Amino acid sequence: MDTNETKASIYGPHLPAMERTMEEILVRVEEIRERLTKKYGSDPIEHCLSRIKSEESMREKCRRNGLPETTESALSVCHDAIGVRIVCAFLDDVYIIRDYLKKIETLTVVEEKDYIRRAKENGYRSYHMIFKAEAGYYVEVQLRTISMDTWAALEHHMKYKKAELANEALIVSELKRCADELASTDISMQTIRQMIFSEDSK
Ligand code: 0O2
Repeated sequence: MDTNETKASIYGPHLPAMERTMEEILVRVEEIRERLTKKYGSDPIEHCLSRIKSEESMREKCRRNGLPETTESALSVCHDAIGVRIVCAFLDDVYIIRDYLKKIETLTVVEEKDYIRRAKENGYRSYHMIFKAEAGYYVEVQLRTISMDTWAALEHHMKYKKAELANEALIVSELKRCADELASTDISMQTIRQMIFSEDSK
């Protein structure tokens, strides 16, 4: 067997165009960030990450969903080949940025899931949006607070280590408790911020 033989990419010839689409969105996020920083006097975005789903993860996702491992599955059936995650310090900023994203004329909203108002059973919270970009690619945008992001990272580690965990049930219930406490703290922080800034306008 030829050891140099390489499997064709599940994304076919689309990777460079997908990368351009992702870059274009990041530029728009940066513009929103600058506008809001000017408007409110502080940067609403703690950090922003982006990625093209790896070849291996996309193939695994196709298999998991009973889809053939094709470019059509990766780009048209799955909607998260391109992913952007925007992390904010405060809850209100998540919704403000959501509204600004919806105004971008080159992006069409295909789907929105508010896992903040309706958290998943395990405690997962985040605001998910699927956009279709002008070039035809789907982009998943996740918006969340720092505490939701920290929680999701920890829960993600647990999923990978599941097989080795003797006390999984306890970890799952502790994670749920933390998720609920963090959600309540996010609301309190938001309220305190409003109190501080309403003092300014008196
Ligand atoms: P990755 O590597 O982060 O992209 P699907 O997109 O088919 O997997 P669904 O239900 O259509 O599933 O999408 P949903 O619920 O909007 O979730 C998609 C992504 O949200 C996941 O992508 C995770 O990034 C994140 N997510 C959703 N639920 C959870 C959760 O319970 N815990 C954590 N930590 N993250 C979650 P991927 O493809 O799983 O992974």
